[in-house]
Amino acid sequence: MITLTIFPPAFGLRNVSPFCLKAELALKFLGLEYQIEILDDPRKAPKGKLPFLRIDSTKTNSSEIIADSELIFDYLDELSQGGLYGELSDHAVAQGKAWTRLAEDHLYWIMVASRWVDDEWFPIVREDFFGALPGPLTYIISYFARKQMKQTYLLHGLGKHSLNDQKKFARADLKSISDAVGKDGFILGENLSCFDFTTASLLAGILDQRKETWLNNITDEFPLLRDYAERVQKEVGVYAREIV
Ligand SMILES: N[C@@H](CCC(=O)N[C@@H](CS)C(=O)NCC(=O)O)C(=O)O
Repeated sequence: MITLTIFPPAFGLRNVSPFCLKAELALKFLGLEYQIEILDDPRKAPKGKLPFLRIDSTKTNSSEIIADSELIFDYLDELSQGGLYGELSDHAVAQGKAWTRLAEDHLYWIMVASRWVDDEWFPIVREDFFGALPGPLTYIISYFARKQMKQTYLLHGLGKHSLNDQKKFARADLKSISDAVGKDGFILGENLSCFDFTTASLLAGILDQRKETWLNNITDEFPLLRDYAERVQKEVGVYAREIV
């Protein structure tokens, strides 16, 4: 049995992390049987981050753990004999990797900052991530977690820029994705590929979170992005938000 471990719902999203949603999209796309497990403290994850995949084999009575969404993709591709990358040329995979880096190592961090660094938005992070802690611990633990996040954002380099420049970078990333997918395409062209799971997951998290951040105003400048995120989620049948 395959178990995907993700965060509990937050910010109005049933799957709050773009990395977790990306892995879930891949599992569903491949038609694999899997179950979801919730972990609210990523420090308990094998690499201190979510998602991770656990594969339990009753035959050999053993478990294998794959932590990191890209390693999960590699594992699932092998398991499905090329179900994720098999149809793609080396050139297409190269392009997909470049989009992945833009989404996960750049735009993702701007999204994180728009939630964690912004004074007006942070109370939602505190409530949804730390609200279950007893009494003052909600405030104490969230204060230190936020401090660490701000430090990470600074070390990344993006946090050293003015908010105006961060917005410029975000706009450039979002425009690039919008120009690439166009009116009815996908990140690598006409067809859906596993690389759409990365870009669309990030966009869905921004577009469907319960209260808008400053990043939503910029994302709304590119209306094709919402259509694109919907197209990918609909095609696979997995959504960031709760579908009733
Ligand atoms: N490279 C990892 C990144 C995963 C990641 O950053 N997950 C975030 C949630 S979106 C996390 O677990 N953060 C917790 C932390 O850093 O303490 C992947 O692709 O899975």
